Amino acid sequence: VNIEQALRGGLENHELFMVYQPQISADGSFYGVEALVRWDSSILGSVPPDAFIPVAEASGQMPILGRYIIETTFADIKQIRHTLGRSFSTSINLSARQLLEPDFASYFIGKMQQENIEGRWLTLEITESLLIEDIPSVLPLLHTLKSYGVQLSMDDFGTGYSSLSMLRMLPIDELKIDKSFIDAALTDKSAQQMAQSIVTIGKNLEMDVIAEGIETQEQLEMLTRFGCDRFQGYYFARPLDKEDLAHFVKEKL
Ligand code: G
Ligand code: G
Ligand code: MN
Ligand code: NA
Repeated sequence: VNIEQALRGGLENHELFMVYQPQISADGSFYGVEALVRWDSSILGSVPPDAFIPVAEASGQMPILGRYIIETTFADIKQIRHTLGRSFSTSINLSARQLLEPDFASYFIGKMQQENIEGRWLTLEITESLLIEDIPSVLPLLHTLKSYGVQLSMDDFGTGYSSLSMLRMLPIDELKIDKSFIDAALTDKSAQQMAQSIVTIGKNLEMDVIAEGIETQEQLEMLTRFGCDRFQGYYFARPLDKEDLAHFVKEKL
């Protein structure tokens, strides 16, 4: 059985679930989470998203998978919000394909309203795999989402060739410095300078900047010095299931 077939069954049998990686503000407080999908397949075992998301896109399953991710995340965050007694930011990764679905904005806003989640608590992470040619067709959709308070984040920033032109054209609120720069920042002068330059670009454009893949205190100190607004990485926490996330936040408060 290949991934494409197993995924059809896996979606029907609810084998996919979400984990939540904490994001920490520069003052050390809990800011929110990034939602990350996981799949424990009854046939293939654990399959990483890097392996099945491209297959979902190529096989036409992304609309269903994308809605499954959004609806599971909304149900989970309502539950966690109830446990914690407070709202918090949740970032959801979008594949470029999802933004090209003609009814995506009305679907997403409809779900927000149905589930009673305000847009200001939601961030959509988009990547540079969104082609420059597609931008004119997604701009109205992005502005509609923004009019409901939804935040937009440019994920993996600095890795694609089109970064700067996309930044200029899209209504982005947050830049996410790609992990590869953070990995190399302590040992490689140019990676360090790139990370610092990305923070400067973000600040100059009045965007928030988040560093992902923070694994050590040294990385945290360097990125703090550069002026990052938020951090995410194993140094703080791995992606957690919803029960462990609630425990993590309670400890922090
Ligand atoms: O969580 P992990 O490091 O295994 O993620 C690997 C890749 O899969 C990353 O590029 C991440 O952005 C992507 N990914 C994880 N969860 C989701 C999701 O819910 N939707 C989309 N589109 N991509 C995801
Ligand atoms: O492409 P995207 O940024 O959405 O992918 C996030 C991925 O990075 C997730 O799969 C998550 O598991 C992984 N990740 C998050 N923090 C760390 C970290 O500190 N170290 C490593 N190696 N991976 C991380
Ligand atoms: Mn991401
Ligand atoms: Na990323």
